[in-house]
Amino acid sequence: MSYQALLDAVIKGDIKTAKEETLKAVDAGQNAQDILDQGLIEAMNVVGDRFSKGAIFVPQMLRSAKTMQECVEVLKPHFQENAMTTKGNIVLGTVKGDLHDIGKNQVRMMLEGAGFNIIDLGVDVAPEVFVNNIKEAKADVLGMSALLSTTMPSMTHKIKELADSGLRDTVKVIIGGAPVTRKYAEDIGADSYASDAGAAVHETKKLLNIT
Ligand code: B1M
Repeated sequence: MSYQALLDAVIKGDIKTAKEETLKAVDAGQNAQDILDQGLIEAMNVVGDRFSKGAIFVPQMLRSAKTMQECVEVLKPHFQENAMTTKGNIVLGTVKGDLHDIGKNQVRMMLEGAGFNIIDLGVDVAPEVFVNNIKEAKADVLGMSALLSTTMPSMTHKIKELADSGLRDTVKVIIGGAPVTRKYAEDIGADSYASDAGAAVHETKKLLNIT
């Protein structure tokens, strides 16, 4: 079955049509995981790429992410319990002392759209809270956001805290936020950096060797 109409609706952010197309696919006997992977996630991959290239802007990206989330709600009852496969667990948060979360929330939505399970710790997250959640969730990736040049250095402390807790080899670290650069990420020993939410998906997949 072609999911083109569903893809188009998610890309356009047309919630009504996207939900109808999702239901149509379910009624046609399509597997919920296939609808998720080949319809919804595929559409969000297109959206992420367009956003990264500057072909679409924040409102369109958020609208598509919301459309995807609404369709996931339609699909949920059609998954066997806990059968929705995740591409990986990601602990995400804005670092201590920093209350900016608009960009971090975009990153969360795009990663969710790409099929990752996100443990979003919110803003002003202390190093030990990150570490405890990484342990509890057996996280594959830690994502940190910082918008202030004064809070950026706290990312270094978190990476050190991970090393002290023996977790550095078990979790990949990706960082972002307006003042953060790839050079800074390299300097503090993070595994990756992303300049926007679309790039965050791309970089996270690279970290986990997901094609
Ligand atoms: Co603040 N603020 N702010 N602010 N604020 C900035 C960041 C600032 C640049 C404004 C300025 O002076 N021109 C400046 C920082 C200067 C600096 O340190 N370099 C600043 C300041 C100084 C402050 C206060 C100190 C102001 C004061 O009280 N004197 C204060 C600090 C509060 C605190 O955090 N402790 C403060 C407060 C606030 C508000 C609460 C009013 C509000 C935040 C509301 C909220 O987030 N819920 C706010 C806002 C809105 C901004 C601006 C205007 C917009 C930020 C934003 O949301 N951008 C900002 C100025 C600006 O950027 N033009 C500013 C849109 C968002 C989509 O982009 O967050 O960069 P961004 O996210 C991008 C990428 O960076 C990337 O993806 C997103 C795009 O897809 N990305 C990641 C982000 N996180 C990522 C993580 C990743 C990967 C990519 O991997 C995990």
